This record gives sequence, structure tokens and C-alpha cells, in this order.
Amino acid sequence: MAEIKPSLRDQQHPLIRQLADRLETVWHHYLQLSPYQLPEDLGYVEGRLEGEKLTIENHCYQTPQFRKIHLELARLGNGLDILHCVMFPHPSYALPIFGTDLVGSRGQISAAIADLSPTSEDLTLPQSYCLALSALPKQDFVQPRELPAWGDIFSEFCLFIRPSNQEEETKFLERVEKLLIIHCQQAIVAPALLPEMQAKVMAGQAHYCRKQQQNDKTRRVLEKAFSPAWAERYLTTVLFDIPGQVSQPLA
Ligand code: BLA
Repeated sequence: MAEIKPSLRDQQHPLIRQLADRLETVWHHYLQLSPYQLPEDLGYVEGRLEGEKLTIENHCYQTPQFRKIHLELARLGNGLDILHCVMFPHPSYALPIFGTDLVGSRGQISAAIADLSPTSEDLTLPQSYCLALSALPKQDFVQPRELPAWGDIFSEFCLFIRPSNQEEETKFLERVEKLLIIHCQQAIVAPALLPEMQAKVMAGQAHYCRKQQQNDKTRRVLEKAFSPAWAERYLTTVLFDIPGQVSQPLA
């Protein structure tokens, strides 16, 4: 009999499970999803970090507007829970990049971030996005967090906090859902670009990826659980791949 593996999200922090479920519900509602093939050995991976098991579960899709929609759930032993999600637009659409990351340890989410990040040359969001995002009610959180230096890719609407209680967790969840709905609504009516404009879109995405690859906190977890070479390959082929660039061979 085939074994049905329980999804990692059932064991993770409730906010991670709730956000994973909401993201997928919105995608199914607004977009036409088809599967996206990740490098063969990297869909479900297990490693060890200081004797603790690191489990990574990837869900990956594509749609006419998005070349890659990636949702990753990861758990390190019983201590660290991670949700990572990025939606990379298809090169025919001048759309920003939706990204969200939740990092929690021992029942407390320490980092909750969500943004629609500009990828245009002047690093501003399309006007229709600015209008829609400015119309959202202003929200304050008790513990805002400071972005690291590489975080200059994020927009003025970026939300980066440590939720201080369950109410704030719910407020974060609802905010991210609103960002995602705005993004899907904008994406499905976006005009396709002429082929000669597509290189610009990809250059914007490459810049975003190079910055995200500088997140030492992500790299460190992966290096310690696997190896520096494995972390480099995972960062550049699964998390923040730059299409057209030759990826690192696995050492
Ligand atoms: C922070 N990311 C972190 C932290 C860890 C990870 C351990 C530190 C938590 C803290 O400071 O409280 C680890 N994140 C991971 C790992 C994966 C992951 C191992 O996704 C995947 C396997 N990161 C993203 C995306 C964004 C992002 C899409 O992957 C934003 C859209 C942001 N993560 C992000 C930022 C920080 C962070 C800005 C804080 C970095 C810092 O304070 O230096």
C-alpha cells in the first residue's frame, strides 16, 4: 500500500500552516496553476544540522503570468520552522515579485516578512500597485524589525515584524492575503510586453535574486545542515535561481 506522507505544515507553527493554506487557496482561486519541475533531487530533502534533522518540502507551480511560484516549508528538529514563498513573474510581464518568509522557533515567530518588490530599473512599483497598496488601511505592529543592508530590494510597503501575540499573527496573515489578492488581480489583467522588453524584466529579477542570495541567515542554516556547496546550489537553483545563468555543480 502506498504510504501517504503527512504534510510538514501539519506539524509546524499554526501561523505557518495557516499562511501556506491561504496562499494556496488564493492561487487556486485566481490563477491557472500547472506543475513546475524542480531539480529532481530537491523536491523533498532531509539533512542534519548539529544532530537535528532538517526537512524541506517544496511545492512549485507555474501559470501564464508566473514562470515560477515556489512555496517551501522547512523544519529543523523541533526548534525552527520556516515558510518561504516567492512568485517570479514570466518575462513577458513587468510585474513586481511577491515574497514572504516566516521564521519561528519554539512556538514564537521571530521574523514575519511580506512584500511586493519592484523589479523595474528605477526600482519603483507600477502605479496601479501603488494606488491599490496605498488604499489598504494603515496597520501598526508592536515590534517592527529593521531590514538588513541587502534588503534595499524591498518596497516602501514591505512589512517586516515580529508578531507579539496571536492577534498580531492574524493581522499579519490577513495583510499578506490582501497583498497577494491585489497581486493576482493586477497580474491577470497585465498587458504582455514586446519580446525586446523581456530582457529588462529578467535583469530586474536577477538583481532581486543576487540580493536575496546575500541573506547569511538562510545560507548558514543550509550550510550547517548540508554543506557550503549544497547551500550554494540550493540558493542558486531552487530558492533564487537566475534563469540563463549556469548553476553550480554539486561538489
Ligand atoms: C531571516 N531567514 C531569516 C532567518 C532565518 C532564515 C533563520 C533569521 C530569523 C530572524 O532573524 O528572526 C532562514 N529562510 C531561512 C531558510 C529558508 C528561508 C533556511 O526562506 C529556506 C530554506 N527570505 C526569503 C524571502 C524573503 C526573506 C522570500 O526567503 C522576503 C521576501 C527575507 N528572511 C528575510 C529577511 C530576514 C530573514 C529580510 C531577516 C534577515 C536579517 O535580519 O538579517
